[in-house]
Order: sequence, then structure tokens, then C-alpha cells
Amino acid sequence: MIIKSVNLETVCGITSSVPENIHPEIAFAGKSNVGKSSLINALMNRKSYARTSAQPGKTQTINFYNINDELYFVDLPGYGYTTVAQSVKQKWGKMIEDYLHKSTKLRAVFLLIDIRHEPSVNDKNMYDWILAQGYHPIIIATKLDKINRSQILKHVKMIKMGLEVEKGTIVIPFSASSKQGREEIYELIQMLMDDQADMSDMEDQEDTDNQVQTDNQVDREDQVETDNQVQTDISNADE
Ligand SMILES: Nc1nc2c(ncn2[C@@H]2O[C@H](COP(=O)(O)OP(=O)(O)OP(=O)(O)O)[C@@H](O)[C@H]2O)c(=O)[nH]1
Ligand SMILES: [Mg+2]
Repeated sequence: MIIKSVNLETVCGITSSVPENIHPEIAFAGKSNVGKSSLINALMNRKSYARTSAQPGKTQTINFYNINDELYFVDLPGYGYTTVAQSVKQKWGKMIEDYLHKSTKLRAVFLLIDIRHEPSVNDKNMYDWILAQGYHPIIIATKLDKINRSQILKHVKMIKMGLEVEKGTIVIPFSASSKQGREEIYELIQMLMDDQADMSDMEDQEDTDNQVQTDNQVDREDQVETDNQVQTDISNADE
């Protein structure tokens, strides 16, 4: 995937309604401070276009980044930190729920989990909630540079078990510092975009064709996981 242009096109607060975009959207969810904005910057090839902070609660709006005039990265406010009043947290929660529920262009949800720690109750709730909305979250295990390479597989397993992920769920370890994992994420986004194009072509076709499409997608997802596994093994071999 080649980034030709990026533009923070819409900023949505608790009182504004979400835009009706014409291009597909990819949303990034996860607890506060997990690295959502940092991941988006890495994907956009920008140092600090999406604002980041060591202080949790930096992103307090839903930010829509127009990429190449062909898709949107959607930066969501984080959940699960304690310094904000309960009433404000509830409003943000509602805002995120509304968005995930109402967006018609949402193509995929990436759920970010800190690779160092077991998923929290909030993480598990978010995972289950995204599933309940009909999406199959793609997990990005962030801050990969903070653990020893020999620990990667163990920690990925811990995340899968902690979230009780569905079979075939993709988990991509990623570091915003080293950019490790970025190519896999680009590939995945490209696949999602290609599927989107396929689906528009197929709109008038029979249900049976759709079934084939779904099966293909599962195969491809497995493939990405396998590729990623290889990547991780290669990383281990580097040491
Ligand atoms: N070492 C390391 N630090 C990271 C990585 N990703 C993010 N950080 C740091 O973690 C902090 C939080 O990152 P953000 O990208 O602002 O996190 P966020 O999920 O957008 O947080 P909210 O906007 O509060 O929800 C910042 O200090 C980042 O520099 C990473 O891969 N490695
Ligand atoms: Mg942020």
C-alpha cells in the first residue's frame, strides 16, 4: 500500500453526528495509551500528524483521516483509564458505540492490545462487543519493542487466550518505534480494500457466490497469520 495523501477530514465530538463517507473506513480501537494514534501515524508515514501523548486520553474525538481519497483510518478515543469523570467516559463510550453501530462504510475494526500485558476486562468487553456488532476484530499487539524477541510467541498466545479469540483471528505484533509489523498491516488493509472492490462487483450475483467469497477470505486470513508467524520466527532467528 502506497500512501499518496493524508488529510484529517472530520473530527467528531460527543455532540456531532458521524459523517456519511463514501469510501471504506478502517477503525482503530483500544484502551487509552495503547498506541492507536501512533499506529495511525506509522501507517500514514507521518511523525505526529495524529496527536499522541504519554498522558492517557489524548484522543478525545473520533478522527477520520482520509487516505489517498480511497479510504479512511478512524482514530477512536481510548477506553479504560481512570482520570476522567464517569459521566464523560460514558459519553465517549456511547460515541464509540454509536459509530461502530451506525457506520455503513466500516470495513474492519483493528483492536489494539499492549503486547506486554494480559488483556484487561475492558479489552475483553470491547472484543466481545465488536464481535456482537458483526465485525471480526483484527488484533494488533502494540509496543512490540518493549519485550524481548524470544517472548513474542508467548505473549501473542497470552493475548489470544485472554480475549478468547475466534479461530482464525489475525494477531499482528507491531512497534511504532521500529515499524516492525507495518508491512503485514498494509497487506491486510490492501486485501480488505480488494475484497471491497470484489464485493461491489458481486452485488447482483447469487448467494452461493458470496459463500465462495467468504471461504476465500478465511483462507487468506489464515495465510496472513501463517505469514506473520514466519515473520516472527525470522525475527527470533535474528537474535
Ligand atoms: N515504545 C513504544 N511506545 C509506543 C508505541 N506506540 C505508542 N507508544 C507510546 O505510547 C504513548 C501513547 O501512544 P498514543 O499513540 O498516543 O496512544 P493512544 O492509544 O492513541 O492513546 P489515547 O489517544 O489516549 O487513546 C505515547 O507516549 C507513544 O509514544 C510503541 O510501539 N512502542
Ligand atoms: Mg490517541
